[in-house]
Order: sequence, then C-alpha cells, then structure tokens
Amino acid sequence: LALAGLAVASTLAVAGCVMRTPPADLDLARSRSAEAGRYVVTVAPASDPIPLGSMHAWTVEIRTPDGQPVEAAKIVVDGGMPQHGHGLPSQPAVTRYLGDGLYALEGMKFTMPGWWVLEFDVEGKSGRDGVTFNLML
Ligand SMILES: [Cu+2]
Repeated sequence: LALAGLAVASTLAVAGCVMRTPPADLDLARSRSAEAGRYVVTVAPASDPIPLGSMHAWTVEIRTPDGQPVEAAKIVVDGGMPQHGHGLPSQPAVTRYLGDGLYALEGMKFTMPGWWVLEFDVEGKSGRDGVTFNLML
C-alpha cells in the first residue's frame, strides 16, 4: 500500500510539472495590435535578455494603426505568471513621455524563469484599448 501511495504521489508530481509547460503556440511578439485595433503597441526591455531579479526599465511605444505616434496616452500596466497564479512582484508604472509615441516604463522586475504576461490598458485620443504580451524568461 505504501508503495502504491508513492507511485500515485510521483505521478501527481509529474502531472504538475507537465501542466506548467507553457502553451507551445505562445505568441512572443513584442509588437501587437490592441484587442479593438485602436493602437499598435510595441514594448522593449532596456536590456535584452530580460534580467531576472533586478529592477529595470522598458519603453512602450503607442501608435495608431496607420503609424502615427500617440501622445498623452494613459497607460496602466499589470501582469503576472498565468500558471503560478501570482502577479508582478513590483508595481511598474509609465513615468514619462519620451516623444514620438514612446513612453518610459519603470520598475519592471521578474523574479523567476517561465511564462509571464504583461497587460497594458491604454487610453488615448482614439479611446481605450488593451493588449497582452507573452514573455518567456
Ligand atoms: Cu511564478
């Protein structure tokens, strides 16, 4: 009976690991059209590969679908690890407009390897729209 229990426990452990494998078709594009098509959002980490465990900055570029830079957008960032059930370990925020549709996103931090999502809520001259990016660290 003890052996059977052990076998069940190890099967569950293996199943748990398999479930944490990220989807094979994960779209890792750094430039995406927002859900309602109002904006094209492009993200770029200040250093690539993305550092683990240290605070760093990104830039976020907001453009209209026809390529015009979007100024004075209100951008809110959220995210986390879908398979771990936790959010971002820091509270990143867009701190300033850099010109030409570019915004500084500061306070980014990732604490472990795996699949992360970054969700942006953008409010600009064309209305409100959202976009989600997948990251593999
Ligand atoms: Cu995690």
